[in-house]
Amino acid sequence: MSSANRTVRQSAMRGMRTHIGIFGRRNVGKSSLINALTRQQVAIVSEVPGTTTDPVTKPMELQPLGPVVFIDTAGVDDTGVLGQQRNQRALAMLDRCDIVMLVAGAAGWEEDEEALLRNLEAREVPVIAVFNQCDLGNPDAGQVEPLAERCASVVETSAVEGSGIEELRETIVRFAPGERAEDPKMIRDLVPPGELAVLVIPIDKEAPVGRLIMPQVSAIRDLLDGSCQCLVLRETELATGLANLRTPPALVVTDSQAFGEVAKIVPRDVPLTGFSVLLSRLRGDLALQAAGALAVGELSPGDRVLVAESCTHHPVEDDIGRQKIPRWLNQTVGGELRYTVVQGHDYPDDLADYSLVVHCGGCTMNRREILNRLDRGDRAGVPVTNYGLVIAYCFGILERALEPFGLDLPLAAGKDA
Ligand SMILES: Nc1nc2c(ncn2[C@@H]2O[C@H](COP(=O)(O)OP(=O)(O)OP(=O)(O)O)[C@@H](O)[C@H]2O)c(=O)[nH]1
Ligand SMILES: [Mg+2]
Repeated sequence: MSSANRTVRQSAMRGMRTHIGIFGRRNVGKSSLINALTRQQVAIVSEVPGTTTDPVTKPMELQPLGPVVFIDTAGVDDTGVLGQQRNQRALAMLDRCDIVMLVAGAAGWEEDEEALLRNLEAREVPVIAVFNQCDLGNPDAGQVEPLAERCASVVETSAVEGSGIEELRETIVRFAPGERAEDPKMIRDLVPPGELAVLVIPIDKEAPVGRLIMPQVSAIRDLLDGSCQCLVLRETELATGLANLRTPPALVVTDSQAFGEVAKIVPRDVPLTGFSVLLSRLRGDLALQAAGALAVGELSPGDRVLVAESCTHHPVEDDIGRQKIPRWLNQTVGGELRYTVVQGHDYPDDLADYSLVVHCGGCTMNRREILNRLDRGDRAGVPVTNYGLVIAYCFGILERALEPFGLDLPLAAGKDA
């Protein structure tokens, strides 16, 4: 592997991959197309309708796009109790997709395809309409022309004969939104080249054994890309570490759980923020989620709070989402709130019962899925925030943690000190 390839691979955590979904009815050749595009037997193909049941994901490099994940799904016209569960699983995958191939088979474009397209249009996801099984007959021009207006592109393929596959691959590359191409900055725009950032990383029970987590690694890498210096230490070494410096750092970033302690150690004139705040800016919507944290000031005991965690770690003692945040929120609100915790890709469709959604930083999710979740809250009129921002609010340092970003928020209206 070349060193350039290795670099791409190393930086290709799942959240940074472009997610390419394939949807359509049963037996239209979705799995055959995924196999043809990846040139591998990723998914089982058969003439039995309903062959693909659970979604199948295949990470790979799609040059020049870079790291992608192909997502093969069950047919959306599956029937019966199990069939409907499969449909739901397939449709839940839409939340993650940056671009979608919507496949029609020899039967042409009918009601199911139309319903899927309307769903995707509402999401503003680029759609490639694919007429597969073209060896059995070409689609009607009357169907293709209006779709060419509504979709990013229309491609005719035969997965069996291999025709149109190269065109489909090129079309994906052309229309996939370029999150990577935009070169998102996690931290380096906050630290001038040559200057120092201090990263505070507690090694507690929640820290995985022997490694750092994605936001920590990404911040280090981003600082290196920005020609910045970086000092990484635990909160227990922070006071000595700062005292040993000849000039103060340009920025201190802490794990949000240590916000309270760290804010006391870092002089007030040194900018301080949290990894979750950086993640909110990188993957979510910092202004929206900061406003969501301020909404804690409106909560009353008894209100319902949804805590959503993207990774499926086994809860540890004094777990952040299950114990610490509820404890700090209850203290701030002055009474017991009612909590529901969801994990992984489970996320309720209807948020109307909640007064607040507190999401984790979302380091295992892609930006599209996080933004979909934020939108769902916004549409239901429910404030949405994240772990770090809500912790900063509870410790009275939200305003300080947001200072480096120059947001225009009515901070003085909150309880923030
Ligand atoms: N003639 C022809 N047959 C195809 C083509 N693509 C797929 N098939 C056949 O259609 C049948 C279904 O293909 P799959 O790839 O399993 O279809 P699918 O959409 O994944 O089906 P489900 O997983 O059941 O939803 C198989 O017998 C394939 O060999 C094509 O382009 N032309
Ligand atoms: Mg299949």
